[in-house]
Amino acid sequence: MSASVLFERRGNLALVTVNNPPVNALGQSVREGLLEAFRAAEADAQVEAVVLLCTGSTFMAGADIKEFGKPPQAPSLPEVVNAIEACAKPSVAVIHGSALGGGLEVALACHYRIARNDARVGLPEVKLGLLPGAGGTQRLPRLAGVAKALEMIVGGAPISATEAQRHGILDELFDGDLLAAGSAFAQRLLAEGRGVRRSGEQPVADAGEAAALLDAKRAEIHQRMPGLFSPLRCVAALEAAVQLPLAEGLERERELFRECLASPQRAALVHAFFAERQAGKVVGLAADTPTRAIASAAVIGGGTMGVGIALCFANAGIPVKLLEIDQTALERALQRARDTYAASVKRGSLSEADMARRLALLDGVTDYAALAEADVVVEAVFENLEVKRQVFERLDAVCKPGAILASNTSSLDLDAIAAFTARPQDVVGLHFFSPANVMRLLEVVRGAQTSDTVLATAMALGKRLKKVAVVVGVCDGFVGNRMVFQYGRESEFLLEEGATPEQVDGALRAFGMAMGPCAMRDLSGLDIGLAIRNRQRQSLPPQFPLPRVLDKLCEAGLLGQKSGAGFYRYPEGSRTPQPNPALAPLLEAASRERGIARRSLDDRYIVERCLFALVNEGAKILEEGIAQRASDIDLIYLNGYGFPAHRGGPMFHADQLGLDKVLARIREFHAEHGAWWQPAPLLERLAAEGRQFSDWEAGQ
Ligand code: 3H9
Repeated sequence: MSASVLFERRGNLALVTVNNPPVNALGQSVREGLLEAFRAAEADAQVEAVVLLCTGSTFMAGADIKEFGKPPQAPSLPEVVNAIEACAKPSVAVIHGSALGGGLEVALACHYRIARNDARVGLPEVKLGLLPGAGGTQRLPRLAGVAKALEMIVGGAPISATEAQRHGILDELFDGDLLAAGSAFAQRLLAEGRGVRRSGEQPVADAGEAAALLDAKRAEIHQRMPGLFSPLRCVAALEAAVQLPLAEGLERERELFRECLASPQRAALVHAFFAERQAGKVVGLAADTPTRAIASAAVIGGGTMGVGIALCFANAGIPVKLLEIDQTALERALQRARDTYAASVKRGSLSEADMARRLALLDGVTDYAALAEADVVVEAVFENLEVKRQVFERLDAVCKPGAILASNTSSLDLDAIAAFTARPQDVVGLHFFSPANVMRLLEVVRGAQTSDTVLATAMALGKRLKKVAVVVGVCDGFVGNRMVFQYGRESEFLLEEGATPEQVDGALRAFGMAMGPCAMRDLSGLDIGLAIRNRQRQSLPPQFPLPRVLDKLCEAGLLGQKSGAGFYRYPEGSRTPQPNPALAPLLEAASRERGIARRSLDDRYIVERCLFALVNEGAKILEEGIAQRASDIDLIYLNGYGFPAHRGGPMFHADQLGLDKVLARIREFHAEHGAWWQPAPLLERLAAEGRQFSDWEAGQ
């Protein structure tokens, strides 16, 4: 029998235990082991029922994602699942932790399912660009109805054991020992004469309403997830469950699953899944590096960013002091915090009780002495080195030894900030993205002297705050903003060359970006960065010109949403962009000033100019070691900049296109537009060697 699946007969029960750390994924050896174990149970005359359970922290978390894209190895999961359901002796799945994807499909094939109270079950395949391919789309609607199955399979979010029981997915919940609960349940089944009960043989309960439900879901997908490959196929598979007998429905599911498996979106989403796990592995940091306990926090500065950061701590159950310079500013900051929570309560995403609990963790202060005992302090004050100096000198004076002193700076030199203290080893960057309580990305900036312990603690803290924490090195703008500067600049050049904001935004949205760069500029304010642009204009050599279009708009008082108009108009406080008729003469003037004859540009050209600017800068960032690996850059773009997950991130996208092709276009842009487009040496090297960004690790 396979080493990953243990079979034991105890009295009249067969105990089948899956043991494949860390998450009992259904790799080849587990599939084979399950098949053999159920055969053995069937063949053993003394076995009257089968109890299936898992070791470790969780039930099976699904198919082994690492096997996707490789040649299939028998037995397939559908084969295993069908054999489990066909078994002539009743079986019970005993679920703890998470039963996800193929894991839940195995459980659905068992004749009964019980779960520990704190378990979760779900079919998250859609998040990997797939659909449940081992009977999930056929068996779940038979147990829970089409409405619930659509929600779980197209949405992909797991549900609690209690909810699953309410919808007929689970039979019973228990607390305590898995084996004891499973054995007792099986004995009860036998005593009560309840035998085999196959999910696949049950009718779909709400089949009569299915057509309307399926149509409504298709309409919702067209509206909310245009361009995604797998959600519509999930619906098609559920339609098959309603219209076809089980065997044919399973066949149809298989076909649709294979289509998804072969799609580039699946590859991109799986890349994103592993990128997130990989980011936690920090180069040069041992996995067992000790971390410091974080029981309390403080945030300096009660602006939008500071308040958002303070809410992150409160949301994670960590008491946090919020420091402002005086009582008036403090009251304004605390009101902002209360308003943010109140809006969540109004939306229904937070209960009154949770709001009260979180607000109780937030303590407004105006005196630095109140920060003396904080385990971590995050500074979120004005982006000016002199202001930072004053803050860090005071922190150095009042904070206890061992406190982590973090800066939320988005552009200043972290090493210079660390040098304002006598403990640079305790200084780290925690670069949150606005709104900090919503955005998942956290750039963890490793300064030249940041200690391993402080870095490991910052990464662990990121996880606790439910952030995607990515380590970056010190440079202007770190990874995300340094790259987005290139992207923004190209989008503005395109406006000066002949494109309209509608065209630039439309082309990038059609590619999948959550928002176009012009609408994004309007949201953040066109005057943001004005001073930086003026500084850059003076310091950059003449071969690196900057676009003028933003300045033209600012001069005309078009500052974006806050002034009612920018690239677009926002009449009467509306947030929906509408065409701005005042824009055309300003764009024409900007083109004239740069001596450019406006021309028509196609969407593909627009997308390539903006995206390849990201890729070229990303390659420089990689070679400089500012990012540890290409997938970290992708993660930053997926979680902080609205890059579409089904494209995998800018570096993965470039790998998919082929670096030789990307380089060829960059060379053309270089010839056409000059120095900004100088190809990155790493890109040239990898393209010449036929390699990809994903092959490249720092130091190679
Ligand atoms: C599927 O089932 C298709 C079928 O319908 C049809 C087939 C025909 N495979 O997340 P963590 C690794 S599609 C391989 O940090 P947590 C992960 O990479 C699948 N490896 O832990 C990491 O490795 P490392 C549908 C996997 O406690 C380690 O396990 N299922 C898999 O924060 C720990 O992971 C899903 O989409 C896997 N399936 O969260 C569920 N899962 O240590 C995906 C994890 O080397 N998994 N690993 O970096 C999860 O959502 C979370 O891992 C889970 C645990 C909630 C289970």
